[in-house]
Amino acid sequence: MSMIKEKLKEKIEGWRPRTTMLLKEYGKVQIGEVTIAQAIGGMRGVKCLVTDISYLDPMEGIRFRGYTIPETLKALPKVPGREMPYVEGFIYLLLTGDIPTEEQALELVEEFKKRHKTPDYVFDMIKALPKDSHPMAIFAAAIVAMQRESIFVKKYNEGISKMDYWEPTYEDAMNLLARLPEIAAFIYRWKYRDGDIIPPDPNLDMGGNFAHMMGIDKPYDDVARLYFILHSDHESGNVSAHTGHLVASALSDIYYSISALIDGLAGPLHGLANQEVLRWIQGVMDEMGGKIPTEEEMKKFVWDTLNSGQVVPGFGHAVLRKTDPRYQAQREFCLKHLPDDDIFKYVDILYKVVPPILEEQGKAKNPWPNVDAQSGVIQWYYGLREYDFYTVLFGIGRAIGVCSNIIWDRALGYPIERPKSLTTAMLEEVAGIKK
Ligand code: NMX
Ligand code: MLT
Repeated sequence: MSMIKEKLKEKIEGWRPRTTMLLKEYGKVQIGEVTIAQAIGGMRGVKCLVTDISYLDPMEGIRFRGYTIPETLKALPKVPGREMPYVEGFIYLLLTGDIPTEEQALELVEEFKKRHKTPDYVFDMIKALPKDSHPMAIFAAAIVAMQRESIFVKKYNEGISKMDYWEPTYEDAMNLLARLPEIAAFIYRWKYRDGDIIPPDPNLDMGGNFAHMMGIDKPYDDVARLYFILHSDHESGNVSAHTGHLVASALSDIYYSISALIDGLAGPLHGLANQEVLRWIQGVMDEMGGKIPTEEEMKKFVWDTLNSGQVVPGFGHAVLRKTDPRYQAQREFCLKHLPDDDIFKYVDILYKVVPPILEEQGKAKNPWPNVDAQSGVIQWYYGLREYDFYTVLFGIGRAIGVCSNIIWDRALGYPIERPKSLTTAMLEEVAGIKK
C-alpha cells in the first residue's frame, strides 16, 4: 500500500467512530429548520450536507481543512524556485487533513506520474468529435469514456465489503486526477492549436507539466498550481461539488461522478461565469475601441447589462457576503505580475463600480466579486485567449476537491442521497392559505 493510502486508512479508521456516534446517539438533534422560501428557492442555507474537506464562512471565505487560502499557500511545500506549492501536496492536505512534508508531497508527485497514462481511445474519441463542441462537453465526454477503467466497479462486482469501498474509489480517483491535466491540454491543443500536441514531461509536477503540455512558458506553471488549488473545493453545496457527491451516492463510480460534476460546472451561473466575464469585458473593450473606460463610462455599461435583464458575471454569491478570498488571491497575483495589463485595469475598475451599483439596484444579496471575476484576466495575459476553455481549468481543480470528498463519503458510509419533495398544494396548506 502506498504511503498516502496507508495514512488515509489510519485517518479513516480514526474518524469513523465520530460519525457512528453522532448518528447513533445524537441522530435526532436538530441542526436547523426549513422554510417555504428555502424549499422553492434552491435550498439556500439549508444545512443538510456534511464534509470535512472544506468549510465556507460567509464573511471569511473558504478554509481548506481548517486553513485559509493565505495559510494554505504559505504552509504547503513549494516547488523549488517557484512561488506556488505542489498541487500534489495540496491533494495530500485535502485527503488527510495534514500539511505534508516536502518528502510526502514528492511521494505523491511520483505516485501521480505512475498513474498518468491516459488510454489512447480517449484521444481518438476526442478527435472524432466536432471541433466546435464546447471544451466542457468534450471534457465531460472524455472523462465518462474512461468509465470502463473503474476499479471500484470491478471490486463491487466481486462483492467487496462496504467498509472497503473507499479503497478502489481512491484508486479510481488518483488515476483520474493524474490524467485530467493531460486530457485538458490535449483538448486545448487539438481544438485551438491545429492538433499540435505536446507530450507530457515525466520530470515535472502536475502544475509544471500542465503548463508544459499547454505550451505556455513560466510563470504559467505557477498560474496552473494556483488555479487548481483555488478552484478545488467550496464546501459541498455548490452545484458541481453537490452533483459529484449526489451521483457518487448511488455508488456510481468516480468517472460518472466527475463527468457529471463537469456538466454542472458548465452553467453560466456557476463555473462558466469566468468565460462570461471575459466575454463581457471584450464587449466593453470593443465599444470603447480599446480605450480604458472612465469609472462613469464603466457604470453605464454595468447599468446597461442590468437593465437588459442580465446578471453582471463574476459578482454575487449564494453563500459569501464579502469579496471572495479566491478573487483576492488572484488579484494579488495580478498586482505582482501584470499590474499594467489593460484587462486587469478593466477588472480593477469593475471592482470599484459594480458593488455600489448592485447595492443600489437592491437585488443581489452579495454585491462583491467572486472567484470568476479575476481568473480570466490571468489566463488572457499569458496567451490563453480562447475563453471558452477557462471553465475546463476550473474543472480540473474542482475534480481534486470532489474526488477527495467522494473517497471520504465512501469511507464514512454516507448513504444514497434522497431528500423529500412536496407539492405546491402541500405548501399552501402548511402556510394556512387553504385547507
Ligand atoms: N448581477 C445581477 N443580478 C444579480 C447578481 C449579479 N451579479 N447576483 C445576484 N443577482 C440577482 C439574482 O439574479 C436575483 O435576481 P431575481 O430576484 O430577479 O431572481 C437576486 O439578485 C437575488 O439573488 P441572490 O440571492 O443574491 O443570489 P443567488 O444565491 O440566487 O445566486 C449567483 C448566486 C452567483 C448565481 C448570482 O449572484 C449570479 O448570478 N451571479 C453572476 C454569475 C456568477 O458570477 N456566477 C459565478 C458564481 C461563482 N462560481 O464560480 O460558481
Ligand atoms: C464555487 O466555487 O463552487 C462557487 O463559488 C459557487 C458556490 O460556492 O456556491
